[in-house]
Amino acid sequence: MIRRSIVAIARVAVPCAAAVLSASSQAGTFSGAAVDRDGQPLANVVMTLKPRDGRALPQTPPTTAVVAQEDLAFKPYVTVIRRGSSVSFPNRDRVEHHIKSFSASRPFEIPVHKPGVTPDPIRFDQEGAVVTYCILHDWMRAYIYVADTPYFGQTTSTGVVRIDEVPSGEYVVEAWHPDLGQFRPPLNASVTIPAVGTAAQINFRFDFKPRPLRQPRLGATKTGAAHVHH
Ligand SMILES: [Cu+2]
Repeated sequence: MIRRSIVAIARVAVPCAAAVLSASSQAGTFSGAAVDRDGQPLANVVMTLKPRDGRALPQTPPTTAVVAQEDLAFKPYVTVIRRGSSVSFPNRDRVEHHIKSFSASRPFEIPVHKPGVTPDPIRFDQEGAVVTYCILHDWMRAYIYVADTPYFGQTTSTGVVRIDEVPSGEYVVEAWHPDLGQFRPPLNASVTIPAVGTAAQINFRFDFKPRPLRQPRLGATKTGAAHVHH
């Protein structure tokens, strides 16, 4: 009997605690979805939220994201970080790579580095998309999206993204995908984040089909796509 009553209390207490926490911090959840031209869920869409009134955003400690070179590809394909954060590019292949960005907002180069090596991280201080190539394997590319806000996320294969702990208020949400290319701006919409719970889902429809990711060439894969095993 005693055990049963404890379970019953726990079941009630957990949702209550969560609700009180959200209410006291006046923060809700953003929910976004993206589809392509044909209405199919679109992955790799970065969504960012900025307050409509332009108020100052809270500081967050810089982070270091990881974009590995693995199986002759950059993984992941798209990464979103806050401005001032860094990305580390470990080489987990059995071959050398040579990384270069020609993007105006953050040109950089990591010269040829050997299997198993993790070069010094690259810091990104300017908002916008940076495309990263490998000079030795021309199909390899990764996108770093540098957001000037702590409120961001990216869609998974379901085309959906949630961003938790967003202070309540009016926001502009921007939705960016690599296939917008260099010159087309992100899509945008307005959203109201509630003090508690999840905002009404914001839906974006892009006017293209995503380009298939370029695959490693067969000859190259035979020369050593396998991971370095430690
Ligand atoms: Cu390479």
